[in-house]
Amino acid sequence: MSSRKKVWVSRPLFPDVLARLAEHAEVQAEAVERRHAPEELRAKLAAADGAIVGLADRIDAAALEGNARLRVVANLGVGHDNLDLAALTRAGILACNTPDVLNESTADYAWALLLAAARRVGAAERWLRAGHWPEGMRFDDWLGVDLHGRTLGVLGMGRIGRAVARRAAGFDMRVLYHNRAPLPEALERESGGAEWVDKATLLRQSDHLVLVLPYTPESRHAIGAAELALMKPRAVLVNIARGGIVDDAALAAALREGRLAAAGLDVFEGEPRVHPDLLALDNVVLSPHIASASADARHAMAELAAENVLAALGLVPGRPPAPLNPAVLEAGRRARKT
Ligand code: 8YV
Repeated sequence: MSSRKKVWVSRPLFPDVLARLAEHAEVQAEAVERRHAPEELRAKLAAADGAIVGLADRIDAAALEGNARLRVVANLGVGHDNLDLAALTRAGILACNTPDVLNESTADYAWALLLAAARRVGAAERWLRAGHWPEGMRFDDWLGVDLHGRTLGVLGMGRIGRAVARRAAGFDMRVLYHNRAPLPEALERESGGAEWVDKATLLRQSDHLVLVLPYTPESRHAIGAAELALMKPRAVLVNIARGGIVDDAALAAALREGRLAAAGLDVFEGEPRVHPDLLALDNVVLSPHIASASADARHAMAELAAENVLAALGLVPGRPPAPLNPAVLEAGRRARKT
C-alpha cells in the first residue's frame, strides 16, 4: 500500500495545479463536474487525508461521520457557508478558503453586472439577436439609468466590497456603505471616500446598490420586500455575494412592478435553480455564479487551495496560507509537543 498522502479533488481542476499536488501526494481528482450524493461524499472524504472541495459540497457533521483520516478541507472559494466550521473543528480538521486572490476580478464583475443592468445590455442584445432592429428603433427606446455622478451603495464592506468601492472614483460617484461597524478612516479614504451609514439610509440614498456580504443565518433575506420598498424606483441592485441574501421572489415582484429599475444577479437562492419569476423578466441580468471566473483569478484560487492542502499535510514547509479555523493548527502543535 502506498504511504503517500491522498488528496481528493471534488471538481475538475487546472492540470498544472493537479500536477503540483501530484508531486507530493496521491491525487484522486474528479474528471467530470457533478454533484456528489451525501453517501458518496462521506466515502470520498473518509478515504482521503486532504480534500479540495467546491461550494456545492456541503461538509458538515454527517459528511464527516466516522472519518478518522481527513486532516484538511480546502474550499475553492472565499465564501465558506458550505463548510460547517464547528463540525470540522470538533473533528480536528483544518478548513481553508481562498481569500484575496479573487478580490479584484470579482469587483470587476460587480461593475460588469451593474453596467449591464443599468444600461440594459442583456435585453438589448436579445432584441438585436431576435432580428428586431430593422423593424425600427425609436430615439427614446432602450433608455437606461446613468452611473456617473450618482451614489453607489455597498452592503458588506469587506475586501471585495472595498475593491468595488475603489472603482467608483472612475465614475465620479459618491460611495456609501453599511457594515456592522464603520471602517477605519484610512480604509474609507482608500475605498472611494466611502461614508458609513445605517442600513435604512443606505437603501434610501443609493442609486445603485451592490451586495458583497457573507451568507450567514443573519444575512438571509437581508434584502426582502421591506428593504426593497426603501430603495429608489430608479435604483439598480447587484448581488455578487450569495443567493439567499436576497428574497428572489420579492425582488422579482419589485422589478415587475417598476419599483426598482433593474438588477444584476450572479447568485441565487437554491442555485443552480433560478426563480422562474426572475427568468421571466427583461430588466434583470442573470449569470451563473461566475463573478470570480477570470482565468487568472480562478487559477490563483486553485493554486491557493492546493497550497493550503499541501502545507496542512506537512508536504511543503510553512503554515497553510488561508486557515479558517486556526485553532486546529494550534491544537495539532500542542499535540505534537506532548
Ligand atoms: C466561487 C465564490 O468559489 O469565492 C466565493 O465565495 O462564490 C466564488 O468565487 C466560484 O464561483 C466557484 O464555485
